[in-house]
Amino acid sequence: MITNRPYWKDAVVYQIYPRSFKDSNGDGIGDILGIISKLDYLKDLGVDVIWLSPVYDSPNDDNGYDIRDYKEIHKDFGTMEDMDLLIKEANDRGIKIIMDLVINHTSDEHPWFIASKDKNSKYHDYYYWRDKPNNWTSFFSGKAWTKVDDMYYLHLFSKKQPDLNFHNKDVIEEIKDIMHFWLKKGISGFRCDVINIIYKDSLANGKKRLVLTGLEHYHSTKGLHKILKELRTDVLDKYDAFTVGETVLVNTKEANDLILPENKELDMVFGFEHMETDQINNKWFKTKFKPKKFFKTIAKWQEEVYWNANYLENHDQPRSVSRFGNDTKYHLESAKMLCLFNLSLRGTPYIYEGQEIGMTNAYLNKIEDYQDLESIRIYGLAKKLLFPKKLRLKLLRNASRDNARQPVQWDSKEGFTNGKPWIKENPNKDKINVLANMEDPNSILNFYKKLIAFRKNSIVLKEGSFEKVYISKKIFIFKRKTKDKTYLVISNFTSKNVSYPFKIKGSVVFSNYDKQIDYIRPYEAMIIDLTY
Ligand code: TEU
Ligand code: CA
Repeated sequence: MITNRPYWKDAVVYQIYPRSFKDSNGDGIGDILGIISKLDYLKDLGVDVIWLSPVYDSPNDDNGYDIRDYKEIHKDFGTMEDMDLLIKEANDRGIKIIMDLVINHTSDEHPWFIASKDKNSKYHDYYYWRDKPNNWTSFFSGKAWTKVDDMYYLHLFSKKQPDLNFHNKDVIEEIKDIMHFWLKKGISGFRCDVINIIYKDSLANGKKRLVLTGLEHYHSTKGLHKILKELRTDVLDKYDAFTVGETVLVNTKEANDLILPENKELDMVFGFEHMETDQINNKWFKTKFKPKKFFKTIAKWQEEVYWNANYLENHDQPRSVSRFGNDTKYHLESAKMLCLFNLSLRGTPYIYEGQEIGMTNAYLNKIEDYQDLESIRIYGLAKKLLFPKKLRLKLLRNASRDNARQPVQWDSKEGFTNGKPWIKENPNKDKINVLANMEDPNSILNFYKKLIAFRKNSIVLKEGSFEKVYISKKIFIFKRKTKDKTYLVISNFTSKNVSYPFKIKGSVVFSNYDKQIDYIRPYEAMIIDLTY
């Protein structure tokens, strides 16, 4: 059957944060040869695409999201030959690679930025240099401008991440050149970092906000769409490539504007709304997880967005089993429930390194153990605001991005490295690790493997429609349907027993408990075939 259905709709994508994935040379830092050594593991898991977080040359202010040379590999990660080998070895195994395209900003050590400090240089207009700052604030807290001599430059993230000026045609041509460089090497597309804020349609003062003053001048602006169409026509459409945009703060309409096929911009986007249902105003003020609010948000995106990129964690988010599941008494059941939930949704499923074995938050108790600049800055700000130390550490324990940056737990001994890891390892690696999971047929890893294989053979899960059936404070029931088959998916996001809200006639085709009984158990999840 000839279908023009793009492969990325059916693919399972696995995100690798290279620094923490696998170290091959004992320096305590993950690297490209380490990734190559784990390609068979990923193939066996059923991974179709690897999203590789940045491996480019960088001063590592933001762990590689501050790029100094887009066409060089960071020496910590290896060489360009290693990268070429990774692309070849992955493609030989039928695994595609998409890379992180970080173009909203460069590093302040990028040659363009260094040259731009000279007002007469052609690079001066590659960035936003002004005589005086506006009132915008940074995603990492604090002001979004820094002074150099008698000028200020804009940086929506750290001061070592100056924003590129996309009003400048030369900047757009530079970006096209970088994209061609990597696509010609055989990668299959890009995860586009904060792609919906790259075009600032004005530098006017913003409405005063507690967080992100100035947002209205750069968030999903009209000028953005013109640039994305140009990158698509002039670059991406010349290759077999796809894109997934990281789009902060978009709503479902803005998401569709970016991904509807007729708009010829991006192929899918990561929304954040479901990741903001357990916080007040910003990520640092976490509330108790309320499944019902989370379910309603997921259902809205499933019903309203053309195609979803379904994820529950990544390198910026806490571990999902600690956040949405239960990483103590029901660790096994809830990690499997989250797997079944995410892989049963309509859209492309994304798995973050270690999620397949239920890696948990790190619960670091000393500020010295935190490496993430965003966390360190928030800690400093909280200290200035006289927050007690216990509360400052609580903020970080709940929301720090370092929760997701613990080295992958391959086994209980020297799995990640035989050197000193760049960041403290999670002490539970003796219990939660790949080796132990491989040896246990009932493990989270084997559940992921089986469900990924099941999903690959299921037209219903890959292509079926989504229909919300029932939402309560505890359980979420939805249908996935094609013309010949209907699945009912039930997920209990609590440690409580829950009675079935209605009679169900069907056969269970997948579940995280051995056999079903007449009520729904803690973190129980199942796929029921209603076709009869
Ligand atoms: O993240 C965008 C971003 O806003 C995140 O910082 C996120 O909002 C916040 O951390 C909530 O957890 C992208 C990258 O994923 C992130 O790692 C980079 O630090 C950031 O852009 C700048 O490139
Ligand atoms: Ca290394």
